[in-house]
Amino acid sequence: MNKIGVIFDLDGVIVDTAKYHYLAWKKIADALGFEFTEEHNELLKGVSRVRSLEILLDIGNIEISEEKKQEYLVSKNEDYLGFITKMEADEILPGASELLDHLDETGIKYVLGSASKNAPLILKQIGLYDRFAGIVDGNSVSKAKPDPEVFLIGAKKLELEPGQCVVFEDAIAGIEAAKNAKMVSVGIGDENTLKKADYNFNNLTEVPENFFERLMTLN
Ligand code: B16
Ligand code: MG
Repeated sequence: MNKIGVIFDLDGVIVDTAKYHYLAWKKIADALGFEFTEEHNELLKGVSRVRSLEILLDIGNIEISEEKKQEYLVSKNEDYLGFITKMEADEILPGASELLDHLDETGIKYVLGSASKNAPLILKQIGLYDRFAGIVDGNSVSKAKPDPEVFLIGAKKLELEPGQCVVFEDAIAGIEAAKNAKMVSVGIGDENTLKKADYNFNNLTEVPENFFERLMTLN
């Protein structure tokens, strides 16, 4: 692997938007009259908006019409937008800016591979949009993680073979997607939860200086 590229997930790797997703979904759960805890919210990480609503309704054991589902999807996103349009660069997670600087210095290209349809807006809010060589988000894919589609499109944007790509992910579905794409996977967060990843770090500050250089020397 003498040439590599990097694919970053967004929520949980570059920023923590899970807390805003939680508040917006909780409002719907409150309206429907059931408890939605932060523990439940873990199940929605890395999962598409539509799938998140299905999981939420399962938690509440609630059945609603297709029409009502559409209404909830719209209102949830409106509430979520209320939070993310206030985001600024100070919400970039520790180590992310430094890691991107290091990749720029070493000439390693990187793209985004996120399930979020709001990914471009979030990257603009935090001032990182122009840094990425390409953006693959929830608008560009037809199949959600753990399907490898999002990362395979990312590899095309990097003009690299899947085996030359390194994926940074915080969700189990994302690590599985990277594995399904036959890419190197790096789990960011709880090592036990992400034990299927090839490498694990609690956060991006823990990624060693020579991490990419060492990967490049492997065959
Ligand atoms: P949106 P990621 C994911 O982002 C979130 O982890 C997940 O909780 C959310 O449901 C999904 O984006 C869709 O987000 O409603 O903005 O389209 O981790 O893939 O960057
Ligand atoms: Mg994520």
